[in-house]
Amino acid sequence: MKERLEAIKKSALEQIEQAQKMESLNAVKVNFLGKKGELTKVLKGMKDVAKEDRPKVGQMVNETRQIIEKALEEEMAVLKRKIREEKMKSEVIDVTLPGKTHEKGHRHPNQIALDDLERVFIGMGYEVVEGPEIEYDKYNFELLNIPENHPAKDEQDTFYINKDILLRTQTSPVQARIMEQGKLPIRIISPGRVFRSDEVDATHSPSFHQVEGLVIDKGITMADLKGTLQQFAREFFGPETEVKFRPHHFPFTEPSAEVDITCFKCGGEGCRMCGGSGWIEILGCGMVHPHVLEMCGIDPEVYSGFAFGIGLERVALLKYEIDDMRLLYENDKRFLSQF
Ligand code: 2NL
Repeated sequence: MKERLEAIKKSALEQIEQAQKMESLNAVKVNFLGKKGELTKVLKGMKDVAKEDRPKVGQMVNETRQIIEKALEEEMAVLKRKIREEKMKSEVIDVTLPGKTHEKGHRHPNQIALDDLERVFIGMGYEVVEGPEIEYDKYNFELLNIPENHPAKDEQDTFYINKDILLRTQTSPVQARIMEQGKLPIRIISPGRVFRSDEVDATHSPSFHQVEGLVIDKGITMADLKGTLQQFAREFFGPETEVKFRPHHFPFTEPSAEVDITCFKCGGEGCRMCGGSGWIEILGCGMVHPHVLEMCGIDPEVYSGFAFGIGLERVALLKYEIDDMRLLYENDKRFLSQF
């Protein structure tokens, strides 16, 4: 029996010494000290030991157990320390390494143009107002004097949700809502996304952005409109810029005009940018139609006003000399970060 216990002890201590991992030590613990382990087997074999020798054998088993337990504990402590040291070594922080930088985003050319544009009009005392992209026919067309059978209302041109609800084709409905609220005078610009059923090409997209402006007060005349847009053109495109008003037609304004500016590239000489004419068309405008004022609850005998609509992409493309609108929507950072 003594030899058997010696053999068990030797084997256990050897295995403990050789163990490189916590799992191996745990296995030794189970195999020698566990319920079905070697020492338990010895105790179970007690019945074959002479009665007078049993206390002696019992004591020897206990001693062996204690020796193995102690060796296990010590080795586990050593191993734990080793694991910890390795972890510390692998987690050393080199404080001299350069920090991780976060890549900064970049304002989209549309946003840069819009910020510039808003700055000019806010400087003239305008407020910026936004509204819903999904609108009622009433605000998008009816109140703006666009009658039932007008071509702009064609299903080929406008995205309809149903007969009465659609994706706005301009931001004028925002302004119609402001007029309807009845707080006067009004001096606002309304930027935002608009929708038309257009095929994508270098100058068209089914979704683009517009900035409309509206001024309503007593005694507003065409002279106010011209002065305002002249000032805008100079601040936005450069102090030498001249404007030209060409008669035009919009259902919601009377009289109406399209506005050209002198080409900021050639100064009016004629170049590729302006197609040789020296002029570039930038917006549409006019005096708010008295019938529009009336429908929105404003007395056209007392109040008058002007309105204008600017295509944001159009001025962004012009200002940054981009020749294809599709570049604005591809979100290629190499392109966007040039502006
Ligand atoms: C264009 C033309 C324009 C307006 C928009 C407007 C709004 C109200 C009343 C009257 Cl609430 N008019 N907006 C007026 C004239 C022209 O836009 O070519 N835009 C790109």
